[in-house]
Amino acid sequence: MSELQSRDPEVYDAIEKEVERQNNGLELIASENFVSRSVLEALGTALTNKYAEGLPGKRYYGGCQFVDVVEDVARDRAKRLFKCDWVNVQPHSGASANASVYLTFMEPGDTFLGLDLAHGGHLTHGSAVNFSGILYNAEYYGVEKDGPLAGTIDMNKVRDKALAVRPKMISIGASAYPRDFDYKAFRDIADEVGAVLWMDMAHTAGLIATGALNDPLPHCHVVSTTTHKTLRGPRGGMLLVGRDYENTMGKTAPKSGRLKMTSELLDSAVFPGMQGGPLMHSVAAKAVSFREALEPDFGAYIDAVVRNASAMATAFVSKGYSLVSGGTSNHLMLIDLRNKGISGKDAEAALQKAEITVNKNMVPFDDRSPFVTSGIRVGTPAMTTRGFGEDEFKTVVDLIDRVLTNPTDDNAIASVRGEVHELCARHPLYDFVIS
Ligand code: DSN
Repeated sequence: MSELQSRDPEVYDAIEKEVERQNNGLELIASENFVSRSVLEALGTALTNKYAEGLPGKRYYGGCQFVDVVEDVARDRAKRLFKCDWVNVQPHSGASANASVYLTFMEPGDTFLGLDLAHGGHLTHGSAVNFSGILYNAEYYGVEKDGPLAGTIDMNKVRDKALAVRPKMISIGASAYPRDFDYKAFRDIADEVGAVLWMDMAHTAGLIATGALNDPLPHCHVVSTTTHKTLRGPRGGMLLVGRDYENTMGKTAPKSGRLKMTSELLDSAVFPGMQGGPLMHSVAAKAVSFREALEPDFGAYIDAVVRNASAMATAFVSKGYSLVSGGTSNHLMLIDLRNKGISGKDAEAALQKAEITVNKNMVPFDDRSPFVTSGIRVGTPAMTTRGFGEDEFKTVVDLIDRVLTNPTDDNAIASVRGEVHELCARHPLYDFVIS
C-alpha cells in the first residue's frame, strides 16, 4: 500500500478511479495524450519544493544549482527538437505562454488578428470572455463556408482583413482546425502591414517537431505551445523563437541603450511579467519528454497518429459523416453532425456512456450555442500512444457510429461499452496508480 493510499484514502481513491477510467476507455479528445512512466516520475519529485525565480545562473534564490541543470537540459533539448535559437520552458500552461506573448508585443487596446474561435481558434486568441479579448481589440479571419476551399482558410481574405484592420500582431494556430498552415503567406501579410507574426502550435507541436507538418519557426517572430498534447509531455507551456532578432518595438536595454533581442523581452514577460516561480518538477518532466521526442520512435509514433487520423476520417466519410474541410491532414477531425440529427452535446453524452470520450465542438457557421454545438472533435494522439493502428481506429469509428445511431438505446450502448473494454484490454496503459 502506498503512503498516499494509507494516509489520504479520499484523494487516493479518486486518483485510482481516474487511472481506471483512462485504462478502460477510449480517449479521443484531440488535445490529450498519455505520458510515459518516466515523465510521471519526474513530476512526482521534490523539485516541487524549490523556488527558482529567474533563469539558470541568474536566480533570485539560493540553492538553485541542481534545478539550473534541469532547466538547461530542458532548454537544450527543446532547441534541438525544434531547431531554434531560443526557448523558455517556464510557462505553466499554454494560456500563460500566450499571455506572455501579448505582454511582449501588445499594449492594451491594440488590435490583433486571429482565427475565429467559432472556426477552430482558441480561447486565448481573442475570445470576448478571455483576457485576450478583454484587454485587446480582437479581429478575426475564418474558414470558407462553401466552394473549393470550404472549411479552410483563404489567404487572400486574411490579407484583405489585415489590410483593413492593420493589426499589431497576427496569430496563427487553432484548437480545432484539421489542416496545415501556409506560414510563408502569413509572414508576407504580416510584413506588408508591419505586424508581429505569432504561431500557437499547441495542438501540432509533435507533428511539427518530426516534420509531419510545415515548420512555423523560420517564418514567425514567436511560437508558443503546450507540452502535453501531441508532444506527449507533462501539462505545461513553452515559448520558442526560431531566429532571434533585435525587437522592432524600440525597447532598449537601460544601460547600454542597445535594442533588446526578442528573446530578452519574452523572458521578462514570462518572469516577472506573468509568473513568479517556475514549477521545477514540471520543467524536469518537460526535459524528460523532450528526450523521448528526440528518439527516432517518436517520429514513427507521429507518423502513426497522422495515418490513423486519415484512416478514421475515411471511415467516417464512408458512413455518411460530414467532416469539416472533408477530412484531415493532422491528428484531428471535426465532425459536423447536422445531417445525423444529433447535437454535439447529446453525442458527447451518449458516447460517454459507452466510455468513449470526445468533446462537443462548434463547427464553422454553427447555428447552435457553444454549450450545445453541432459537432464533435475527435483525435488520435492518445490511443495511438496505446498502440492502436488503422484497424483499431476503423473499429472505433464503427463503435461511435453504433452509439450515434442509437443514442438512447441503453442495450446498444452497453454492448459497445463491452467492446470498448475488450479493445482497451488488448492495449494496456498504466499498471500502477502511483508511479
Ligand atoms: N482548449 C484546449 C483543447 O484544444 O482542448 C486547449 O486549450
